Amino acid sequence: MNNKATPQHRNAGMSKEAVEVSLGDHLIYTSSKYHTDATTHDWFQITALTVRDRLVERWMETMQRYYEQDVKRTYYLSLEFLMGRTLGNAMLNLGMEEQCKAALYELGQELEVVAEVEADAALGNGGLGRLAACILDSMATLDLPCYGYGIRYEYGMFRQSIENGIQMEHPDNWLRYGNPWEFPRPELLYPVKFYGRVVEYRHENGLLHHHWVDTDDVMAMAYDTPVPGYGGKTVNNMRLWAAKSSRDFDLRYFNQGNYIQAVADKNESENLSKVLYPNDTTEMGRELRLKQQYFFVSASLQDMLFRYKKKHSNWVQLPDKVAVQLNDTHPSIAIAEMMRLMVDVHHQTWEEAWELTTRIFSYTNHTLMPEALETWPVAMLESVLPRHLQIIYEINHRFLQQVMHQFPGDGELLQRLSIIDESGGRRVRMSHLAIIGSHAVNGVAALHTELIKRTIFADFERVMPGKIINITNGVTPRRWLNQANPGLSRLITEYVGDVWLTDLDQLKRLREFADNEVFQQQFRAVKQANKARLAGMIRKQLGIEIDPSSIFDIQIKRIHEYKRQLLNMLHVITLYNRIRSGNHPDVMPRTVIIAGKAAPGYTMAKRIIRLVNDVAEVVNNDQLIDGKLKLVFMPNYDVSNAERIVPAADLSEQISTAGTEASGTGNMKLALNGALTICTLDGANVEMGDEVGTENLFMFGLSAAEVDLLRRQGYDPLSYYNGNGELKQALDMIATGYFCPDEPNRYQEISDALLKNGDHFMLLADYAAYIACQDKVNELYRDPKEWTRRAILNVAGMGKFSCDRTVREYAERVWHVAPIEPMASEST
Ligand code: 4GP
Repeated sequence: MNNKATPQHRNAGMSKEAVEVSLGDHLIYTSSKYHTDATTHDWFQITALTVRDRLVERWMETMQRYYEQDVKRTYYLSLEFLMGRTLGNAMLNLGMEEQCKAALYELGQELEVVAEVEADAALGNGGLGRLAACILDSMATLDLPCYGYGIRYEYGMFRQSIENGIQMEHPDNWLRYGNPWEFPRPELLYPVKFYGRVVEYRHENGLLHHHWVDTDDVMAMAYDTPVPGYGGKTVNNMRLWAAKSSRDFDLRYFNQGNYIQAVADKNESENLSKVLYPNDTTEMGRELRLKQQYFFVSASLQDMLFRYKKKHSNWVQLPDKVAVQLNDTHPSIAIAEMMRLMVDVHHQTWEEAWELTTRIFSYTNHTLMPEALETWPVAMLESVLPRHLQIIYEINHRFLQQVMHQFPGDGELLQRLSIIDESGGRRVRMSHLAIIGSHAVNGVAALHTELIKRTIFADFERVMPGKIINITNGVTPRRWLNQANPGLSRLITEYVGDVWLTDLDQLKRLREFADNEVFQQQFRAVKQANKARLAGMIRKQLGIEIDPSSIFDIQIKRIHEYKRQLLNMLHVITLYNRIRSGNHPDVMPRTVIIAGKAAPGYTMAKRIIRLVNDVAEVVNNDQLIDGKLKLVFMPNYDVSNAERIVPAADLSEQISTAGTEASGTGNMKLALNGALTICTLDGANVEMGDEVGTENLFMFGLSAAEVDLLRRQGYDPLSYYNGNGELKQALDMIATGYFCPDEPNRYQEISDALLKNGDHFMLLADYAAYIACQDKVNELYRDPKEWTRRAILNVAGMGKFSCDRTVREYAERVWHVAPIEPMASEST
């Protein structure tokens, strides 16, 4: 058979005519519809498939290139990939947007309308999941061989609606119309074992062997999605696993003649990949979550080793061919699994296996929140993964022995470093496993890395100095500037060329136009158009009229106490009181927009959402303030909504308590789109200040060190409350039901959290500084030239925050991988 039929043979042309032919073909042969019957969904499918055809050729080429050259690949293991929509990004990366638009137009369709019906792939909660998506984009753009491995959740992040001010959660049935981007691989199946018991026996060579037997097995089936880089030269693979019942498992029941039970159990094992867990809750300890983690880790490792084995007859070169990045601790059971595979299945010695494992793995920490540091009850691990628990004990034992030699006599140090937390119910600390089993550990912003070294991982920093490094996050300029903000992209390109798309540092050339009046005007016009578009959306969706010339003051992110949406509300209420009093004629019109989801089990976060909505109801309907202040809660924040909101922002709120936000990436997206940032000295805000100059940011509040000191000295929120009339007034209004007269106690617990229960995130301590800083924002907004100048300088200073830079650092410092470019003849 001639297997040269693909992929060198490019059949799918890129001209408008060729695209039109493809669209017509898919209309008939894929949708089986006449032109007149096709729905918008059909048109979306047809367009997606037309683009996909072009992607597939490059994808196959890329895979073949990697295989032939036996390259080192990075495997990015992540329980979350917050991809958003694909069509726009794929067209952009292949350079075929214009052709698609024109071809659809010929067929009576508008690309914008068609693209709007694509469902977001919302397989993530927030920053960590979106970072994973940005990293895949940059890996492909930089021609770095990479596989994303995760779970194909049937239901992604819940859809949020607001009813009577309250967050309601609905299932996100994103696959309802099918997913044109994925390729099911029913032939690519791996068994994943659970439960059972371990049998030991002595081999004739004297070594002890372990067999994990009597297990319940689930099959992992692969779904592949192409991930194109900008320019379309390299198209990497994202492989997501879906749970399928194992045939063996069914058979037991079939033999007993219990057909119905067999089918019921089949469904149960398939539940494994049904739904993404929302985070920020205290529900840790759920067995299903642990099973999800092991499920995708086990399948991914089997898959990587299978690929390696095709080219190699022993394991010596494994670390030269494989790098595995653990995106937070969620996949960290991979370390024990790799040891199991090497020792139990492939009969390597413990020492050989450990050497391979630690050279392959690296781990990224994304949060300092103690409740997010995963631990599993020993008893649960023992039941679900009995062999892994044994392996973890052995890893721990050897590690602690080593530490004992290094630091003799320090029993407490051993306790603190142990993978097993013995205090209050024995639990396995997954971050300790991840650190011990990795050759590199990284934080995601300079401050964050310093803090993990000094606090949660201080003991590790002491016993393995140098292992913890910093790699500051970034965002992809393709999606977050070019795609989200075509107006600004065009303008930038007009002045400095389009190299910024792959070399974001080039934006610094905009500095010379910061004072240029013509450029300023054009820059403002773009922002104005984006704001008008968002105002239109808000009018249509929520029936709220907002003034496009007001300050668009935006806070978009997960709702969490540490992110301090409540502090924002205290400012809104203060502004409201000032305007109402009539004593502040100089307040500029402002529209405060908040969006974000609260984890379903996080009562306080949900209460904050309700408060925002209640305050909005009062403020937006108060004739006395004459529309000078509007407050909008936009429901269902997701990637696609972010793409519409971000380009319209004047002011970006990054106001977490210093020392709590690991990095933030929304801060980068908003500044890249010309928003000025009001922020604390937290996460990557600090580095943004270094890049654009702190004089071009609105920084306020306690530093991380000051927060720490104040806490240790004894923080008294009441003293701030009693000492600041405006603060007291705002808090009293919340506490006494001003915004909810029908149920005056509704926000008692919010007020108690701040005044009686210690105000853990120190809103009151930062309130005065925040208000004073907001006054400066107000002042500057009166001066459009100066505002615009600073906004331009912000855009110009964002070069560092391209995820391309981030990925280069991982490639050089952690993964040791190099770009694999296509042959000259292929890249045409
Ligand atoms: C987030 C952090 O909260 C955020 O600061 C950071 O920018 C992002 O990860 C990417 O590193 N963490 C999560 C999480 O989303 O689930 O822990």
